[in-house]
Amino acid sequence: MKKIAVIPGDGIGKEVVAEGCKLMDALGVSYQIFNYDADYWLQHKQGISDQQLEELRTFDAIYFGALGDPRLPKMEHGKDILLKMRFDLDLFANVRPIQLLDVNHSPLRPEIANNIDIVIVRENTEDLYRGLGGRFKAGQIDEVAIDERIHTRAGVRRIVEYAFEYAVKNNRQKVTLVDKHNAIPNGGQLWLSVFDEISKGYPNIVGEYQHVDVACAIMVAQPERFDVVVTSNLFGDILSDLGAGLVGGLGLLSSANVNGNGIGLFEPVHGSAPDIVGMERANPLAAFATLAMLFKHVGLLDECEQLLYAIKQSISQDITTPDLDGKHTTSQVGEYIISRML
Ligand code: GGG
Repeated sequence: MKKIAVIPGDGIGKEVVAEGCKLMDALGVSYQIFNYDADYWLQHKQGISDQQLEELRTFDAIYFGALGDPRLPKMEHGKDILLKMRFDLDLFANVRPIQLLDVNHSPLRPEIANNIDIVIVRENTEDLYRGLGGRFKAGQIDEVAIDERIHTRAGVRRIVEYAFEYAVKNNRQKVTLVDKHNAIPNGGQLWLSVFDEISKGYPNIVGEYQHVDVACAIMVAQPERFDVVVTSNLFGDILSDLGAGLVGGLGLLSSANVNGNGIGLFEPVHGSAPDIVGMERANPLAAFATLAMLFKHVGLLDECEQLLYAIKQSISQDITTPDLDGKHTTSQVGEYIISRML
């Protein structure tokens, strides 16, 4: 039996993960809940300790909701909980599928929207998110703030290799590197040289490059030009939210933080949405799609397929929350999904 940890987090993270947990209960899938969230951080002034991380390491998968709380406006706990897991468990690949489920929920014309089927492979442990830099003379007129963009050859190599291997295993035809080497040449040349070298080892996969600004325009106007996209941490974060906007919003997008080597952390792409907490408006479909990714990771392949099918049905039957113009509550959507699975 695979071991699953659940960390609901803050805000609507708790609400949507609760629906996923009801499904696991109904399927007889066992799990253990850990309440590492804003309340925990405010009480202990720390997030996940090294010892607690060792405990999490014994699990096969972590089902995570979202972090973000108005009492911690600088996301002080983000570094100690979510980033700590991503960094210290070395979950270097953040895989974010962007697939159109229903053309009616895209702002694009149907003939364009119908072609959206992109997987973003975002580097997850380096770049601007590493927290290197500093703020000097804070608040003074001559304040200086520096955030360093760090890339290592080993870090770039493993994520590019991951993207090509992902393409092979998932029958994808093309891997596009998205970066900005004309304006940010140091890291840009590193990414480009590693990408060129690795793509030579995959003669059956097309390897392409796009600057990130151009990539945004292409994603909106000609999304069929993208298949697998490999990119750095910040660009991957931005591109996946753009992709979410094209397929119906953040309430639909799932993600996996993995390293191809054991434990994975699975979370909806969306945040904690404090403005709708407690209103039963949160869309649980991203959390269900996330659970489907987790099921695949732990070998529950039938459950994964059934769940993805149930999500499509919920959308086609308009059993949806207000973000998709639906009239149903979070738990009503959850009940529908569970009813389709039993
Ligand atoms: N599930 C992704 C997540 O929680 N990311 C953290 C984040 O971006 N939080 C901002 C927010 O909740 O508004």
